Amino acid sequence: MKIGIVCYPTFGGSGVVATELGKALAAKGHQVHFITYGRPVRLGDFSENLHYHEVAVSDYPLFDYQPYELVLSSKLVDVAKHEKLDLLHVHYAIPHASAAYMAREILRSQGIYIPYITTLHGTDITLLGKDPSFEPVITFAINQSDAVTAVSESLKSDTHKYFHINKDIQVIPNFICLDEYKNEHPEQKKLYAPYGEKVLMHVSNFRKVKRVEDVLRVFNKIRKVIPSKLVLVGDGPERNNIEKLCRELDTCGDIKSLGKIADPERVLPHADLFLLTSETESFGLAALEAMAAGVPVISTDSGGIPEVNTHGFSGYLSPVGDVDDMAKNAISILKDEKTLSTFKANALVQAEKFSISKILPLYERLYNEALKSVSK
Ligand code: GMT
Repeated sequence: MKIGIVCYPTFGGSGVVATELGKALAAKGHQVHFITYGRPVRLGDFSENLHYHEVAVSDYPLFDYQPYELVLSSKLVDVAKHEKLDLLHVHYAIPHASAAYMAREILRSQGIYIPYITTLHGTDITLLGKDPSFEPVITFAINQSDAVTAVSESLKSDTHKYFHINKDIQVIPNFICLDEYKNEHPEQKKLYAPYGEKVLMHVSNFRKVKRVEDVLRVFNKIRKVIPSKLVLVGDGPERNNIEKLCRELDTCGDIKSLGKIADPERVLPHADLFLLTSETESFGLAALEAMAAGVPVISTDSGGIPEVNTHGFSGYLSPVGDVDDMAKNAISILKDEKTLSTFKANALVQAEKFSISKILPLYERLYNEALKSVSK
């Protein structure tokens, strides 16, 4: 199959999922064309089946805002025609679903039909999409899609709650390539915990929705009971607030910030516990990545997180903002080596449920169904 993938090329979960999906499809022999404004950060080395088409928006002084969506639509038409694509798979509805709709209709007017599949990832529905400034376009572009997927049951139900959707939404959960999360350099843990302290880790884009301040508050409670260090991976708008809070709590000496990292699989295996304190999370890919590295997860119970992290097995769930409960749960896992190693083993078992080998065929089947309905 020749598949065009549209995504954000950045560190966000939707871009990571789209990139890993494209790489896995290419490894199975499909021709995969990424169409986006930058090279996806997780793309790694190119292979003969992977292609990248840059969407370049010219900086016309006439515009206060550059019309990215129109340029993307034109690029989709161009790539679809010249590479003879079979279908488009767009990740994150805004503005990719409406750009794909426009491209499909332009192509249709030229006698070519290329279906588009929209995968909903989270904030495109729960935060941005439902805003009246986006809602009518998003509803239309989802309903017009040839197929729609959501990354969790929770996101599917939120989509029906916020939009009038007359299309079936198939839940295809996010996935993980387990082999990439092997702990190849255990000695490197000393970089974070020189005296054998426990290592807590948080990975995110440091937006408000992640409640990174709660990560610090939970950590502050844990370190009073168990010698431990906190490693922060990622960066974003909340960083200054985090730095301020770490000074207020006098925890900076025990916190290491690594910034944005393209390959979190290198650092995650050094963690003993992963903290995910989000206000809302459609899935929580970062938690799944941690579990793939054998790291139990202390998380909130919002959105789709309970579909990923099983309470009392791969970690624990707490109400949003309940830092006391999260700290108590963390300490109960870290308190002795036997409990910790049981939870670590369970985390890996949990991650195996989301192995790419189980999820990839679901996407391939969906593509085949979309193509079959075109040929009818
Ligand atoms: O919130 C992020 O970290 C970025 C965002 C995105 O679209 O890039 O993540 C969303 O999609 C991920 C991949 O499907 C999910 O794992 C995240 O839970 C989801 N984020 C939210 O719902 C807040």
